Amino acid sequence: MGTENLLAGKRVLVFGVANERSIAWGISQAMHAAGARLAFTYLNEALERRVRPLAEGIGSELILPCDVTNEAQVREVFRAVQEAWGGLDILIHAVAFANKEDLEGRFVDTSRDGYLKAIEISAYSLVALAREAEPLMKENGGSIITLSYYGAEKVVPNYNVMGVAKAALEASVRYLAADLGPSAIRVNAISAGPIKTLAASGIRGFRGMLGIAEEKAPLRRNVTQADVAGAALFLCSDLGAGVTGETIYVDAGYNIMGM
Ligand code: NAD
Ligand code: 0WE
Repeated sequence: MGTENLLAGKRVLVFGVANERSIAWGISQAMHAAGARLAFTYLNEALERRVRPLAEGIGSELILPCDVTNEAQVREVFRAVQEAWGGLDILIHAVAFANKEDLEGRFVDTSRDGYLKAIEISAYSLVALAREAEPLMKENGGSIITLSYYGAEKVVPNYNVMGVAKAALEASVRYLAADLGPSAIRVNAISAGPIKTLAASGIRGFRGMLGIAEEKAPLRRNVTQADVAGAALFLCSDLGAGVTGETIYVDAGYNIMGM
C-alpha cells in the first residue's frame, strides 16, 4: 500500500524469526516490500531449517546463528554485518523466553533462575544488541524496535515473570533512547495485542485470550502480524523521525479500556 520506497536501501538486522507466523517475519516481509535489505539470525539448527528458506526467499544475503545469551555469537553477528554492509540502519528485536512452568501458577513461586533467565533473554538482550549496533549505526543514525506486551504494565494472569521482563524491556527502551539519541539512533517498543505465533502456541488458554481481546477492543478484532509491521515501518522510516523512547500500542485499542 504505497510503501515501495519507504526503506529503499536500508540495511535491517532481524532477531526473532522462528517461522512464517513470527511477528518478526511479518515485519521483515513489510520491510522487504519497502525496499530494505535484510539479514537474519536464528536461535539453533532446528530453527535454521525454518528461517533459512524464508530469508532466502526474500533475497537475504546474511543468515547467522545467534543465541542472545551467547556473547561470542552476538559479537560475530555484528562483525559479519559490518563486514558485508559497512554499517546498519535498522535492528529488530523480537526475542522472548521464560520457562514454561513460570507462565502458569503464582508469580510468587518464580525461581531465582527462572526470573534471571526471563530477564536475560527477554530484556537484557536488547541492551547487549543495542550496544553492538551503536558503532554500526552512528554514521547515518538508525532505528531499533523491540516487541512488548500489555502484561508489562497490568497484571495479566499467568504472564507472570514475562510481565516483569517486559516492564524491564520498556524501561530499557527509555534509557537506551536517552543514551543513543545523540548518535541519532531511535529506540522504540511496539506493544502488540495477542497473536497466535509459536511463542503463543505453548500457552494454555491462548484461544480464550484472543476471544476476550476481540470482544473488549474498540476495533472489535484481534491484531495481525501485518498490523504490527505497519507500526514498525512507521517507526523505522523517516515518518517516525521524531519518535524515540516510546512504547506504541498496536492492540486494536484494548489497553485504553477500563471495563
Ligand atoms: P515467535 O516464537 O515466533 O518468536 C520468538 C522468538 O524468540 C523465536 O524466534 C525464538 O527463536 C526467539 N528466542 C527465544 N530465545 C532466544 C534466545 N536465547 N536467543 C535468540 N532468540 C531467542 O513468537 P512471537 O510471538 O513472534 O514473539 C516475538 C516477540 O513478540 C516476543 O518478544 C514476544 O514477547 C512479543 N509479543 C508477542 C505477542 C503474541 O501474542 N504473540 C504479543 C506481544 C508481544
Ligand atoms: O510474550 C509472549 C509469550 C512469550 C513466551 C512464550 C513462551 C511459550 C513457550 C515466552 N516464553 C515461553 N516459553 C515457553 O516455554 N506473549 C505476549 C504471548 C503470551 O504469552 C502469555 C500470554 C500472552 C498474550 C502467557 C500467559 C498469558 C498471556
